[in-house]
Amino acid sequence: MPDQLFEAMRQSVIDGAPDTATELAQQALASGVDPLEAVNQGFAAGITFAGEQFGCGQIYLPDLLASAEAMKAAMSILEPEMLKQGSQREALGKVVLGTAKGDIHDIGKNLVATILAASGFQIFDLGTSVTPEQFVAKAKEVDADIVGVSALLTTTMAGQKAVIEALDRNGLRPRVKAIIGGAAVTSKWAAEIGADGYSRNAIDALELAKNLMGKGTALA
Ligand code: B12
Repeated sequence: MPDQLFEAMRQSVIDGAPDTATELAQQALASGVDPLEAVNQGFAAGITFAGEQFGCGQIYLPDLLASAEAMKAAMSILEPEMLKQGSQREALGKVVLGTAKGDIHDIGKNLVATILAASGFQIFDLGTSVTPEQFVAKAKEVDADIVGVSALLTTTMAGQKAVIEALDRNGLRPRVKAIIGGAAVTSKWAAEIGADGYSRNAIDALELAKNLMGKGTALA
């Protein structure tokens, strides 16, 4: 049964059908499916497929936009459920998150925010197209432990480097850790710009953030 449900979720995003995506998300919660699994195995699989289709010219930007809308509709049902779990957990640390300047992609960044918040991190989400100065100002204001910068475009990855340089210039590192992610980001790029960590998905982002706070499950 969950397999069929996950397949329907994936298809609802590919079809760009927000109403169906909403109904399937509600159905998942009503039947006790873990919301994180619904995202990972269902809806996110759909947006990844749509992205591949877009990348090879099989679908056009309006189709991709419709898929993104369906994904967002599902997330608006699932997110509150995931966040409920976070309010009952021990405080793990403060994380300032945002997408690099010039970049409006936020689905992955929002997923990272939700999963970290659901696990007990306090999240300060600056949204999309965030300048290095805005990251620095927020990190100072809230006394952040971690700053996370998402970038989905090869052209906006330079913004991740600019944020790290701004954190250094303002004397915030090494106390404040800088982590990066996004489809185009690689471990090589993370090493090149001196990031304290990088992850390919939200689950690994959680493990990474916990490790940086000295609260991970990985053996030292
Ligand atoms: C959905 C989407 C859109 C939506 C965005 C909606 C939104 N609100 O986010 C819309 C339709 C608006 C869009 C617009 C554009 N897009 Co677009 N888009 C995508 C797509 C299909 C999926 C991205 C996504 O949401 N993935 C699902 C999430 C769950 O995955 P994720 O983002 O990778 O995030 C995970 C990890 O990377 C990681 N992570 C992410 N951030 C962070 C941060 C930290 C700190 C950490 C630790 C981890 C982490 O964890 C996340 C969760 O698991 C990708 C293709 C792809 N395969 O990535 C193209 C893609 C990124 N887009 C692309 C392009 C070209 C564009 C446009 C320029 C198109 C245009 N001609 O206008 C514009 C960009 C405008 C701008 N200035 O930003 C290209 C980029 C090419 C490149 N290498 O530069 C891609 C790769 C498509 C392609 N194959 O060509 N896009």
